[in-house]
Amino acid sequence: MSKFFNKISLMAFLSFIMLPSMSQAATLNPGDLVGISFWVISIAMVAATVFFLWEAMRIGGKWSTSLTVAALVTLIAAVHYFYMRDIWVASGDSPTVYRYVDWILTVPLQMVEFYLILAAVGVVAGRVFWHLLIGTLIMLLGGYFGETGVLSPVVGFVIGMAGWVYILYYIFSGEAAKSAENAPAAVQSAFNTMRLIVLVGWAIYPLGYVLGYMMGSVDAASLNGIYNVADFVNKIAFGLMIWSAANSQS
Ligand SMILES: *C/C=C(C)/C=C/C=C(C)/C=C/C1=C(C)CCCC1(C)C
Repeated sequence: MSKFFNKISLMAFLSFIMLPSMSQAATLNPGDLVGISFWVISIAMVAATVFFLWEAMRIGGKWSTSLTVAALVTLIAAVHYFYMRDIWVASGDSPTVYRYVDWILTVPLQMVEFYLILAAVGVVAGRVFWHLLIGTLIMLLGGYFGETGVLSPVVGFVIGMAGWVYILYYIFSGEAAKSAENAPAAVQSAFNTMRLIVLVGWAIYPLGYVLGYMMGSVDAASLNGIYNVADFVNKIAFGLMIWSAANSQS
């Protein structure tokens, strides 16, 4: 019975967050590929949210927290994508502030995931999360100040890269990596794929930044198209890695 009510309230809640998408003012132009990518990804984020929440309830146990956090990431992104899509379609401007508000919420949640999957099997210290959080903040603040003109794009880029390199160091050879060595096989394999996403999937973002801001004039279409593809991979595929570890462990 309570599962039934869970599902009803989940559906009601998701309909509620979809409301902004129903008050669309601007009309999508069929030739606007970046606009279409905003559209597709906003809906994919909603679908992923339903899936992760549903699976969190089905699988349960110690994995339900990690799956719920994966759902929060796609939920927060879905809401931001509704607004970003509107700004893009109506004005062709980069929705930079919304994008970074989304990232400042979702990237730390993804860092929590590294911590949670290790904590679920009892092999990690709390400071692992704080190190990853600080790396994230440096990365995102550098990028934001570079994109909004507070710093020159190059200086913002260098600061952002330093934060990312620190995260990579920490998960590939720092304390997070050492903690993972003591985890069971399924957790280790999830951890390994997740850090590969942080290396390869995340590399798409600095690429978008360079093409958007450092090739002469600002190219909003490349920037947003590339960031959109990156968000799709890094939020949905990242969650699916946790889901597959959860499935094979339970
Ligand atoms: C869900 C959103 C995610 C996973 C966002 C990740 C964002 C990045 C990895 C951004 C990285 C950047 C650099 C490494 C250099 C400076 C510019 C940034 C902020 C785009």
